[in-house]
Amino acid sequence: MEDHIKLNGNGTNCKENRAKTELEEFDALFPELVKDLTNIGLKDAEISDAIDWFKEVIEYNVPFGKKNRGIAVVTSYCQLVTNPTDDDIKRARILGWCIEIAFSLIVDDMMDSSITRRGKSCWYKKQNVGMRAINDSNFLESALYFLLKKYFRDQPCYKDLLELFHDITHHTVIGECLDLVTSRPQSTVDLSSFTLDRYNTIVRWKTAFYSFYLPVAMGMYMAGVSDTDAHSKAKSILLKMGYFFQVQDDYLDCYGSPEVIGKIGTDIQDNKCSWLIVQAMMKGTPEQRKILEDNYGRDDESKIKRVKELYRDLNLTHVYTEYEESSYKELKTLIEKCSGNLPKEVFMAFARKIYKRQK
Ligand code: DMA
Ligand code: MG
Ligand code: MG
Ligand code: MG
Repeated sequence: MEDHIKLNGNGTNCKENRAKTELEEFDALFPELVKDLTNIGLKDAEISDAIDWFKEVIEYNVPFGKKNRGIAVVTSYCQLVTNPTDDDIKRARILGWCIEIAFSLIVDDMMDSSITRRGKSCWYKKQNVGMRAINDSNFLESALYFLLKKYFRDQPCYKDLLELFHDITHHTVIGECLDLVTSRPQSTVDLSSFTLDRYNTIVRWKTAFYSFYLPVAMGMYMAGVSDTDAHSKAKSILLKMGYFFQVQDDYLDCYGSPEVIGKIGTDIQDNKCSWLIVQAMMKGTPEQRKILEDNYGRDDESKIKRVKELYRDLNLTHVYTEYEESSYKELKTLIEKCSGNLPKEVFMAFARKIYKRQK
């Protein structure tokens, strides 16, 4: 394994001050992938209406994210190999785009009754889309396997990548299911199921595997690092990072500005087992918990406001800021302890992108 796990020279191959350039290079590849996915319509005229539709689906839904996950594939890969060729780097970028396709988001927005994402109307909310968005999400999922096959089927890592995508999709689907059954409306509101244990499980499964372990694991497999010990060590660090990322997501759902985060929060009215409600249930008095039970999980502006007032009374912004500090320290300790033969920078580069983020 030693052979694979080397920084590229002095570790400069994908260093931070080239990040902007990497983003530009990454973005520049997108039109080529859209072409790959839509060429079939040129060859086969009878399906061209469907392909025209899917072109819109890809162009509306895929290229507007922060691209932290996609870029993380490239930076992780570059830190693990010596002198990658241009073709190798291009393949790493394509793999990054496979993650950016994030087909789960389309149905997540439907199930969460969300209104906006990435500063635009959610896809299902658009005129002429509605329930068709379910098939569009399926299309995007199939698109990632199409790209994977086209660019990786001759590579030794193809089987690992394929299995990884299948496994992580399975994890995400389980996590989304737990998220949804925990938030389902009951005839009487019962917030006692919103425990920290339940929260931890939901978040690990729905977010941390896909958004954090997946990109780095992809880079590792591409670099030929496939031993289970290296993967389980990387996983322990990345799941912690992914957990924190979802805590932030929950915090920003309530406190972020929609213009900055690109989406309007819905967790309170959706009755979500969010980090904020779990903290409020742990810190609140029996009277405060009763107020939450009377107001949480209702699509009613005055009730949402009452929940937010209670969050303020409990000083949850401060609780969050302290948590962010302590979590970052713990993460650094974990990186020191669990990086093994992997360069610490693989993890630190990712961590720096998310801590203190506003969007
Ligand atoms: C995100 O949970 C998880 C998945 C698998 C999409 P979320 O609903 O809080 O995400 P968002 O806030 O982006 O809708
Ligand atoms: Mg959502
Ligand atoms: Mg959701
Ligand atoms: Mg959210």
